Amino acid sequence: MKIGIFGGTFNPIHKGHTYTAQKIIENNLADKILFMVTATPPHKVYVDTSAQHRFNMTKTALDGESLVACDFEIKKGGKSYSYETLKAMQEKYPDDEIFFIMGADMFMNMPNWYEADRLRKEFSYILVDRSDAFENPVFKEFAEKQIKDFNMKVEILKIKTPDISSTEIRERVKKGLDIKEMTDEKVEKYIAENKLYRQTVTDDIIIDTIKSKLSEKRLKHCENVAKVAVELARIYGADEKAAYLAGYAHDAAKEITLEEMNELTLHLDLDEHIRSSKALLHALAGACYLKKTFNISEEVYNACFYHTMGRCDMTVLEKVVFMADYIEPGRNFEGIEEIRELAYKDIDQAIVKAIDSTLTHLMKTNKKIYYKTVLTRNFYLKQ
Ligand code: DGI
Ligand code: FE
Ligand code: FE
Repeated sequence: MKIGIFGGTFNPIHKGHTYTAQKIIENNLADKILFMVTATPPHKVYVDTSAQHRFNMTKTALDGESLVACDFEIKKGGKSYSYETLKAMQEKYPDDEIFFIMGADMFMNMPNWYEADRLRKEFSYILVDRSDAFENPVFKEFAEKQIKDFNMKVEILKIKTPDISSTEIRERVKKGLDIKEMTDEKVEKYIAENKLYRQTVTDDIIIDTIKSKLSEKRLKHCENVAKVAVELARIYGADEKAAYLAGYAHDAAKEITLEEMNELTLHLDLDEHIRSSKALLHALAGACYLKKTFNISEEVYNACFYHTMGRCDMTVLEKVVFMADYIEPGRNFEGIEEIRELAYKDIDQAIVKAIDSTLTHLMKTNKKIYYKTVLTRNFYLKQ
């Protein structure tokens, strides 16, 4: 028997998924398809639907004979690598041929996967081409070379799938709209009964999570920054709620390792200076962590992202958080009183003074100065 493995978060499963699977069966590319529901990754605790709910919905949408929901990765927990899952399925079904089902975009990424060589040599593939990928010469050349180099067995299924996404389903449910056309009736019922996709992440939840991650000392600093940020927001006209959240959250990544900071910011194009400096990178990593875990707003993201080196033409919220970080009552260094007073009168000039003081400190302690900090200073310097 040919068994196809169809991996996904299925949050929730929809007609695009089931249509693809049915076409695979109809075309005799597989006799049975296992919908491998991924476990919930350790981050995203608050925004993700539990793995059990995702599995239950997947199960209820499938016939259980040719299309079957599989909770192997959920039971295993943690991060699952495709290679390990496929290996386990091969052991479970030793007399059957295991096919990994993937989209064309994933096929391009395979060289970066865990155990990429073995993965490509040891298993068979069903490549679902939804967007005429093979008409793109770059893709075609890459795919043909990969198939040849690794002697891969690849079946290609060219189909047009219904244009449905799980994200859209979740958004519709949140707005109270029906999702009849998009997924199985039983899934819609399950979502309603279990009140899925209706909860939003509140600022309180974000702050509580941050509280559990920071040391007492750092937390006190963040509390102070939040309070001062609200005062400044009131004076200069920024959203006070956003100022409080950004103030609390700005140093969310302050106490993780440099490796972890780099991991969180992998998708950003950063130079070696930033990548090797915890003092600089923690701000960017914190913003990325908050975005990934809680999907915070763009404004709060930027206020956290730029809190250490600032940038030219900052938003009011960015300035407020930048200065609150600098003048909060726990800060105690030479010249702080003057800068504190200035922050309430002329925030732009306070930014210049704050940066001057940081640069002086960096020079005295023989540390490198990052050019973007200088650009921020120059921008706000009155000539
Ligand atoms: O995270 P906090 O300690 O609350 O404050 P912060 O985010 O403003 O970080 C301050 C640290 O960042 C301090 O050690 C000085 C450092 N820093 C600021 N600008 C630069 C810088 N470090 C380097 N190497 N270059 C800079 O331009
Ligand atoms: Fe910081
Ligand atoms: Fe700080």
